[in-house]
Amino acid sequence: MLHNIFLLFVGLLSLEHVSFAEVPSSQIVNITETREYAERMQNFTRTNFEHLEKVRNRSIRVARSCKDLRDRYDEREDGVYYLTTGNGMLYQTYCDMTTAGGGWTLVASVHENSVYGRCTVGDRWSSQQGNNADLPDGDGNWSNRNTFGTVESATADDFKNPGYYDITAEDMSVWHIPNKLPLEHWNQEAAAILRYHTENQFLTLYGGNLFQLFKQYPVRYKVGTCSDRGPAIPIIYDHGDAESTKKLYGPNPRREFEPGFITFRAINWESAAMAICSGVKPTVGCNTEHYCIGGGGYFNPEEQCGDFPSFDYDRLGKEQGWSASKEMTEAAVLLFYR
Ligand SMILES: *[C@@H]1O[C@H](CO)[C@@H](O)[C@H](O)[C@H]1NC(C)=O
Ligand SMILES: *[C@@H]1O[C@H](CO)[C@@H](O)[C@H](O)[C@H]1NC(C)=O
Ligand SMILES: *[C@@H]1O[C@H](CO)[C@@H](O)[C@H](O)[C@H]1NC(C)=O
Ligand SMILES: *[C@@H]1O[C@H](CO)[C@@H](O)[C@H](O)[C@H]1NC(C)=O
Ligand SMILES: [Ca+2]
Ligand SMILES: [Ca+2]
Ligand SMILES: [Ca+2]
Repeated sequence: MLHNIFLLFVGLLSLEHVSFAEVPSSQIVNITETREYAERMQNFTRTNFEHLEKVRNRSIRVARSCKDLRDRYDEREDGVYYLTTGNGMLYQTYCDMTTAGGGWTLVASVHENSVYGRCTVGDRWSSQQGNNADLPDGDGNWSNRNTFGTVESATADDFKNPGYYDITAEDMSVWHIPNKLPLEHWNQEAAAILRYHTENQFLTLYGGNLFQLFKQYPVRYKVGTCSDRGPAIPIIYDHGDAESTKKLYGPNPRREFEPGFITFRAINWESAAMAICSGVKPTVGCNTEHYCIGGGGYFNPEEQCGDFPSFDYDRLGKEQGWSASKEMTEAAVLLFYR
């Protein structure tokens, strides 16, 4: 953004130089106006120390979750905060302090860097080690304490912070927002593709977080059959609705799910496991590889292995057949707890 504005500025300056050279003196650059413009630009790019001090001051707060920050310190602003794990490890993540009362901690993002890469680099939520039946758990990152990524790059690559396993929560919120969208724009609802949250405190039944839930429902090749799905939880929409959710996936999968849910640990016809079916509950058929994300380490056929397994089955984003929409495929899935 800054870069673009800078380019525009440089562009404008050079345009004015052109006019300076080629037009009569009556249209010569107005020095007063140019100076003002330069000052505005300087103001725009100058470090805002007051703001920096405000966000840096947040580090004195002691909290294990964004909900703690809301409840103990009455923090109400969306943005980056500091959290501390039970063992005393300090980390930073994003807090959504506005949706449905706020207090939501960003714990992970699932990002597909290349839908053509089949369990290759960047497929941390399935496997980076190739499609391999001897690695049924793949990278195992749904149920380990490994962390990766940073909060500011959560829409540009995978992200997992200690909150994923350290926070004991009741509910989840999920945001699908376009890849590469900068953090300062995440909370603009118009930028979202889909947003929803649960409110029946389902996590209390599964150990309080996804780390525990996926221990009960391992994301593992051949762990069971299609009917051994994990829980499907009803959702409240914060952006979008049942109809718009359907359209994010291909016309064929639409006949096999019901919108209005988030489902955990789906298994397809070929015994591949997937972690999350976002916004939907599989009802008939077992072709979940076209609309559920994350996975174990093996899919058959191999073309389906990856963080967004077979979202591109009928060519990327053509909204035909089994393929998910382009906007869905090119959006990161942000997972929050409260
Ligand atoms: C230059 O722009 C300023 C502000 O718009 C205006 O007040 C001034 O009269 C202009 N000067 C000339 C020489 O056009
Ligand atoms: C730039 O910032 C200064 C200090 O905040 C302010 O006085 C001035 O009006 C600003 N200039 C412009 C062109 O916005
Ligand atoms: C940051 O904290 C210091 C020390 O408590 C305080 O004096 C200062 O006003 C705070 N700054 C902002 C911008 O809140
Ligand atoms: C999980 O993700 C990390 C980070 O990308 C990766 O290096 C690792 O292989 C994955 N698997 C395990 C078991 O940690
Ligand atoms: Ca991939
Ligand atoms: Ca990824
Ligand atoms: Ca299939």
